[in-house]
Amino acid sequence: MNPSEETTVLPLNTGWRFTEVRPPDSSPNTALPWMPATVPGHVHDDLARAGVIPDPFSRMQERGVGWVDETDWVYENTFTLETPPANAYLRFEGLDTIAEIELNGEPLANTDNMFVEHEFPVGGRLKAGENTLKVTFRSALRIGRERRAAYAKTGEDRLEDHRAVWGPRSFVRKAQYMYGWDWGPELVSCGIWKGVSLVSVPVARITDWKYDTVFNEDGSATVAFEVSVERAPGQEETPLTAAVSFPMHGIPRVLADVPAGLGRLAVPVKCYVSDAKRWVPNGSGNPERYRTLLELSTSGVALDVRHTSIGLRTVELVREPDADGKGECFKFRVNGKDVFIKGANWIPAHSLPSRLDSYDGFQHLERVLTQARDGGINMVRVWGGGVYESVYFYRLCDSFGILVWQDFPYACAHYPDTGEYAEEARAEAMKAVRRLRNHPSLALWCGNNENQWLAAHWPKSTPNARVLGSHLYDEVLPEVVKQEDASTPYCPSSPFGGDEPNSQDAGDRHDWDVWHGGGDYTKYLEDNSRFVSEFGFASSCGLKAWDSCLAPEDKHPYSDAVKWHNKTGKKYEEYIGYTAAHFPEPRTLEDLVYYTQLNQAEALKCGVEHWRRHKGRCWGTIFWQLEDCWPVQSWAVIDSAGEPKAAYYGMKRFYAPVLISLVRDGDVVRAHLTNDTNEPIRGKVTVRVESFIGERLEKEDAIAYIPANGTAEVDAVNIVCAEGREREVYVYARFRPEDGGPQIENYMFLAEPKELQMADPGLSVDVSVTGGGFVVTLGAKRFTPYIWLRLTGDEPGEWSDNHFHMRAGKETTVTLNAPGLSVEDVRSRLVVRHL
Ligand code: BMA
Repeated sequence: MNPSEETTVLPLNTGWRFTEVRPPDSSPNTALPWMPATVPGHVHDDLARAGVIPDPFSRMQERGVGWVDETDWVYENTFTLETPPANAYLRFEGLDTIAEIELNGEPLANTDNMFVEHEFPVGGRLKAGENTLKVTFRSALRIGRERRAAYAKTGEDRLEDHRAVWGPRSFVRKAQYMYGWDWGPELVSCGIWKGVSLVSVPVARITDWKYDTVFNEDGSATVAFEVSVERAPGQEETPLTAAVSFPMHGIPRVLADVPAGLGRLAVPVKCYVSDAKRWVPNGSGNPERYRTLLELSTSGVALDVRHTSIGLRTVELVREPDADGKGECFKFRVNGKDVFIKGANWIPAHSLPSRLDSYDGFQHLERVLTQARDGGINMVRVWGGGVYESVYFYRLCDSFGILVWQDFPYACAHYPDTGEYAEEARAEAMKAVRRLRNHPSLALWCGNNENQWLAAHWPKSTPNARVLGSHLYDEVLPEVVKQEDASTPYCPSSPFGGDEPNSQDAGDRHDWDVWHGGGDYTKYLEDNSRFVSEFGFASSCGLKAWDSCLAPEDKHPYSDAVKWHNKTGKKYEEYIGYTAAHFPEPRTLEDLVYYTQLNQAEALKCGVEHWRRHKGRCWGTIFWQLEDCWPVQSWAVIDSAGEPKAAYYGMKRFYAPVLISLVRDGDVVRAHLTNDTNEPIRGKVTVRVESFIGERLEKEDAIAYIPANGTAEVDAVNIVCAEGREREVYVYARFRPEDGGPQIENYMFLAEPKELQMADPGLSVDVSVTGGGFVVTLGAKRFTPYIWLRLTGDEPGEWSDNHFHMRAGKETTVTLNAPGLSVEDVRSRLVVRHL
């Protein structure tokens, strides 16, 4: 191989420095020097490292760093080239956001969109020796305000200024959550948030590719690839060959000639896979993938190579009218099978998204998505206030079988949608769709988050008949999806369906009657949605996350700093009141963590079990939200320190493939079995009323049979026996499958947890060592509710289960993974709490 003909990528991420752009009349006494910068990075991190600002997450420091967002910042780097390449491109994988780029003192380009990669031809502009690259970021807040003012003058779409729904953020293509959200800080920030490199293309390169799968009757599949090739100027006639192979699968390599010419050259390459193994969602088997190699060569010399993998599957969004014509279903069908979606909403996993473009960032993503998979999640919704995530995110979803519902990044606002705004939206969507379309996990493109719903219910700020943004959601975005990724479904918004965007009868729904609407979580039982793509209940982050942002004097449930890290939009007293309706009022920070998290766990359990009982009418729940972007009290089930909250362990139970759930109906408690597996289940169901000290008041047994992918009521118990004793009893349900599989249990109290009259549980605790970690063995003499296991100190440890109940006379074991700790450490640091 002749190396000079190969496409090469020279990373330019090191050696950057930065400083502010000083307004002309500012004092020289406070001018900042040039300081070292990190790429990928954001200015807040660079300033904190340099000691100019404190950690903005700490205490209430967020408030003090607002000036950073009103300032322009300049980044600079020099790099040395021995021989400048003739055909080369400067590639910025991500610039956040409004940037002016100069190369060797001459303007190169301006950028205005954080979500996409930018590439600029620089052949002829590079020098042998030192080259200087400069990027100046203009304040996105200020420019957004200026654009809004200019837009308002155009008349037609005049809206009153409103920070939340028609503010500067609507005018800059930048992650909307960075402007502050009801779970995130306001750090608008700027920076070179992804990698920078110099790409040299002497002959030709692969720019992108796609594939379509057709399954044949004999179990094989025909996979039609289209590889896009771009030739360097002067290479129009050079003979080029594109090839596709599956190196791990012994499938013959297929070659195709690349047509002559310039521009984007599409090369069809058709492959045949005998005995095609399907990619399936988590919970339905193994998400099979085929390692795939794309090669571009000339006369046997490789010019460009892509290592990737594909998955063979079909995915549909089924929206059919009901037989009575009154409603319309909303369900995902994967490989021809209707899948009940057990999902979570995904927000960017850090307030400064460049943090995720680092080794630590990838590790964090992997940890959280592994937790999601292990918790039974089969879909994440990448919510429209965030970003199109990194390739690593989607690869993890591919390999874990986690379907991805991808919102286009527009959220909770009106958006200008004509002229340049529409052109930018189209160009952005084109790049985004091309980047993500090949991931087997990708199941849906969605126009935005809540914008149609907002327009329908915010008449004050929408005097116009037209939904500002609708041109994007109804025309621009679906056109791009149709052209670039026709096999992936599209829907215009979430929620969307019927005459009312947030209808219970058609389409998906965001149930915020609970929490935002002021309702307690038991209101979920009245919700008859077809698909619930948002609902949730907020709680405190864990103690480790609190340690990362509080001073010792802040560690109280009512301190200003603790309240600051609650953006939920509820009055603090109201938020605490939601918990206090069911659990005791928190008096310490530990109480706040314990009670609010238990309350959240009960809330999600209540909703999900209800909707899973109604499987067939309802086809999915995507709770709000999986994780956090900073230490905060929020709807997340995993906090910013990566610690699972009580609701995470609850999720492992309420998202299990087979669920037994209880619902009260007057004097009767009914048990339902929901089966999401591909096989029928049969076994024995027991429902009992028991007292905390272990007396059996009532018992009903039944034999249950539930077909594959079905649900039904299977048993019921009368609770009149508990009259007057509601505070000292509970209802217990168990399913023992006939095939000897693990038994499944559930519990219901007949009084609020705070009212329960507990006897001393007589709990015994023993810690021992196993191969990979520790085993904690618990024995309960009497019923013990809500057992919380934790370790004091920095290392939280990973628990196989937590926040569970134990029945009288039972023993249970929990495994703990806590690398670096001895059994003595674990014994001395273990704290066991129960209600
Ligand atoms: C919905 C989401 C988010 C928000 C969440 C919690 O409105 O789309 O905008 O963070 O609820 O309020």
